[in-house]
Amino acid sequence: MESLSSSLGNAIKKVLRAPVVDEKVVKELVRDIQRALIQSDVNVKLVFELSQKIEKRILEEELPPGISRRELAVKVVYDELTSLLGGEKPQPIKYPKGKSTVVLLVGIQGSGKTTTASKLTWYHKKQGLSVGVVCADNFRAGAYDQLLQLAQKSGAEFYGEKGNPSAVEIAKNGVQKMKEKGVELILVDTAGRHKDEGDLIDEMKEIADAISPDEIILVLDGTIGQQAMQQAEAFNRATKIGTIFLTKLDGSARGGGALSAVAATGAPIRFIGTGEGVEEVEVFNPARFVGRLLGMGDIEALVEKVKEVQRASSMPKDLSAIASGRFTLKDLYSQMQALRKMGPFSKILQSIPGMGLSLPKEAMDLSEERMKRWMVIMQSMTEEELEEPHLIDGSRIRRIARGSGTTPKEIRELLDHYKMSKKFIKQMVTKQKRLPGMKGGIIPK
Ligand SMILES: Nc1nc2c(ncn2[C@@H]2O[C@H](COP(=O)(O)OP(=O)(O)OP(=O)(O)O)[C@@H](O)[C@H]2O)c(=O)[nH]1
Ligand SMILES: [Mg+2]
Repeated sequence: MESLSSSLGNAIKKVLRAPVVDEKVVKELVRDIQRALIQSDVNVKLVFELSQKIEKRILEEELPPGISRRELAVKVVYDELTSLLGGEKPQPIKYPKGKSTVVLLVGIQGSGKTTTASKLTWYHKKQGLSVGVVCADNFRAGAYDQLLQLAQKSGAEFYGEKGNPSAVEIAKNGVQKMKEKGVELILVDTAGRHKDEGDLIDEMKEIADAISPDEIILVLDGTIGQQAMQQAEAFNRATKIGTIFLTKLDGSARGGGALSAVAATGAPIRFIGTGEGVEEVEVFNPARFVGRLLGMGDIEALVEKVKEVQRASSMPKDLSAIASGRFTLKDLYSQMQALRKMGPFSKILQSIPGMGLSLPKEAMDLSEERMKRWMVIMQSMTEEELEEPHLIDGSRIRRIARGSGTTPKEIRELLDHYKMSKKFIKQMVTKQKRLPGMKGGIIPK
């Protein structure tokens, strides 16, 4: 079956390639996302809520100047998935100094628990904590020696008992010993395999009851995809999962299954493992992860652009391009947007001394309603058309009219208005340039 990342990636690609992004394309995007998430076993209710929100935002949010519906769509999908995974900012864990924190590591065989114990040791020692590991895996021969070796490598205290048949007892004794020594972070490594899965889950529950850990970390193999949900749910039923450590995210793995695990447990991902070495651990960054999931190459620049514009539109626009005589439909769009924020057009003009007189009559007639429709028209144009309006010929006009639900006549009116504004601005610039001391344009640099 198609992986989550490729199906989400394809949904995004479809939007990026669509000739116009209208309601139909948006609805199809939302359906594609729903299908992708449901196929990955993400909870149906959650999928529904998420996709509703995505659709509503894409269709109803006001477009920042120069941003197309297409770009907004991709940004919204990115935003919502990121916030599902914990938001834009990574949230590292800091355990307290001067007291013992007990952390239990659970997960199925080979998910990376023992390796993760040494990674967490390395990470938290760097934060200035003393760390100890307890080997509560007495099922797999070799587990003891593996952890002992890793403990030596990463500088952790070690506790284990060879020959004790009760993992619960070993865990209890180990935690006790470490506490007596004043170890600040106590990591309990457990078995990943048993006679059957039921036994394994029971043992985790017993260990958790015996040592009352402050946090239970589910160690999840980032490459498993579909099964992540079941695993996460099984462990979560037995012992409440606090956070998730996602392993093996080095190489090409994109870790789509993690979404389902997060959805199943409600537990956030805190760290990822990116290799076999003890230092190969990173604080989980939801934004970067979603970028990777969606195919960063396609969306990185785009998301950055939307962010940039959102930042810029809250600042006074740099008018130097306009001042030099270059005035595109994009500029017209942001002018209109700024005007709409200020209130009725005629009022504004009246409040600018001399302005009412110098503007052509048509500009004065620009009503609120008309401006709104023109903005809708401009939203249906491509980047190229906004930058190079002279390219807009008859066939493009027909396409834009269809895309925006307007008429070719209205589009011609908009283009006439644009030409007139451009001419007007050019005249103003030339006039200003002739004044002494104002070389370079109307706006002081
Ligand atoms: N590439 C890569 N390999 C990893 C990562 N984490 C763990 N591994 C490898 O995965 C394999 C299993 O890791 P372990 O730490 O032994 O897994 P475990 O969960 O303790 O396994 P059991 O004790 O059998 O339940 C080892 O070969 C590790 O080197 C990672 O982030 N990246
Ligand atoms: Mg192990």
